[in-house]
Amino acid sequence: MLGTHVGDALGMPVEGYDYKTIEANYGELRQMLDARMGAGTYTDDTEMMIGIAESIVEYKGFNGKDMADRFVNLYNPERGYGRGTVSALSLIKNGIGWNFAGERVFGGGSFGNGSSMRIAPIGAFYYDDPNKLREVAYDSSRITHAHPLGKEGAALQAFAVANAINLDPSEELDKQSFVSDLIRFVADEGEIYRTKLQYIKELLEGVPHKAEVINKLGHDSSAPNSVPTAIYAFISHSHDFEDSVAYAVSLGGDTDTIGAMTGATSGAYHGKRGIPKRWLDVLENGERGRNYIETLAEKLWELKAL
Ligand code: F2R
Ligand code: MG
Ligand code: MG
Repeated sequence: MLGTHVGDALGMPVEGYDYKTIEANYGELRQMLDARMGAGTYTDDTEMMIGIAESIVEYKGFNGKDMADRFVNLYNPERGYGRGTVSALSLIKNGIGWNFAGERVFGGGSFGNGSSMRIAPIGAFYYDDPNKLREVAYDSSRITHAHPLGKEGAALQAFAVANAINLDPSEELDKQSFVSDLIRFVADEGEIYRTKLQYIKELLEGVPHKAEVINKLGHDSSAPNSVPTAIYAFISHSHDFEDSVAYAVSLGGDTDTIGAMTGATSGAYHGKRGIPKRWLDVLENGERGRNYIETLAEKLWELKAL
């Protein structure tokens, strides 16, 4: 969960930039720049993740109405939300049920990455039960992202986090096998994810140029064009949290979100000790800032151990 915050905050100032502009201005971005609400501040990615974690801790599992209400109550437009999510939250605020609002967005549901970017607590809480993880990932996605590709992106990202938790970072990661597990997990209707995961297997055989990675995997705010990209950023730089997140952001496009999803998986793999202190030190730390997120993560883990 801290990994989500770190990746989100590192990518936030350059969200929407192309990779050449980032390279020309910053080289590889490895420091938290001052933008929007300040250096180290998070965006919608982390704000919604907090809603998920709070709800699971409160109800010791999934409660759709409570989670949706928390999204509505936490919503701060200054954090920068996607338009589909804003519509769904507005419908919920106006009385539409938590499991109906998401279907009304984009006439059949959004496949944006908004339900994947916030999913880390579900990957962590259900890390030992892939069937339950998929069920809750789909249900949590439905609140705002009811399209099958939106739900599948959320489940895939949660499963990547779960698998990373299950691995020992002191042993070398079997990269191909990590991807094969993800390919087997993807549901029948998620063909695009299987295709992209297969591309990841091929990309891992060499040292591809960023342009090729972006061309094959994408870097925009749709789930199919960002969840696999974040998975690749983690696996190709699995030896080091900082390298994985810096690489994710260096690809440009939806940098806060690809950074957040890479940070979630890489953080699940390396743990807090893998996150550079200079990044943790600069994270916002107010009412629902860094310390609060860490406490929420501990509560989630304690609940799991009961
Ligand atoms: N919104 C932003 N960033 C811009 C904020 C800038 C800020 N104000 C500033 O000051 O700099 N980032 C956040 O939005 C992304 C997550 O989006 P989400 O929540 O998934 O939204 P949405 O609108 O549902 O989906 C995103 C786009 O995907 C396409 N799309 C989705 N479903 C579609 C469908 N069924 N048909 C056609 N297109 C579909 C659309 O283009 C959506 O706009 C994250 O980057 C987060 O950080
Ligand atoms: Mg964002
Ligand atoms: Mg984004």
